[in-house]
Amino acid sequence: MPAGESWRLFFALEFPADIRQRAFDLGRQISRVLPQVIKWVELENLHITLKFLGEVSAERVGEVTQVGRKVAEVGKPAELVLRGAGAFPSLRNPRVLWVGVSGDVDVLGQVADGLEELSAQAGLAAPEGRPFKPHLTIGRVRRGARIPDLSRTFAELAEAEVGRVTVEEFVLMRSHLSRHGPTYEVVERFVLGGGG
Ligand code: 2AM
Repeated sequence: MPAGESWRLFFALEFPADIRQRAFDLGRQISRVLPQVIKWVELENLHITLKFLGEVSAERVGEVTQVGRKVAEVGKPAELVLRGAGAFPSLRNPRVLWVGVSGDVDVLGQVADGLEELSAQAGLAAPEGRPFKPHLTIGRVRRGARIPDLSRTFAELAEAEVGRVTVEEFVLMRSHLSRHGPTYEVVERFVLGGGG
């Protein structure tokens, strides 16, 4: 490994192809009213971020996987419902478009908080300093683009059900950035409740 190499890392949930397809299709419904201003997440890249670490020295990746293992051991599987479209920071000023998450969000929050806490303790990533809000990002408004108020379109999609899934594992993902967008590579999988 070259000296000084760093990896762009985050912990995430992956989803089966049918769920990703339905989340993607929800984006397509929105793109009818918003043609050019949104960069849609590629179908294979759709995920929920639990904890974004950013650039980590390649020599410390073992410490990151240790964090994942410890959190997975005490974590529990979560039943999630993916439904409805929303935006951060708001529908009137949308930058990040997402599908909402309900169900066992508390269980998921414990996993996210654990990752946050142990990553901070190990000096791997600073805490976000804001509460974990699970969301499945489906698109991002291009920088500098002005887009219309999405309140009406999104109100129509508020109840659109994308799917239900029992999450039994999370992954450590490495992001490779390029001109064509990111590609993600699973570094390690962590089974929730792996400690028995
Ligand atoms: P988002 O979906 O809410 O945009 C990979 O970049 C993942 O890490 C994305 O899903 C993104 O979340 C998340 N992430 C969180 N903080 C980030 C940051 N500061 N820079 C880039 N991605 C971040």
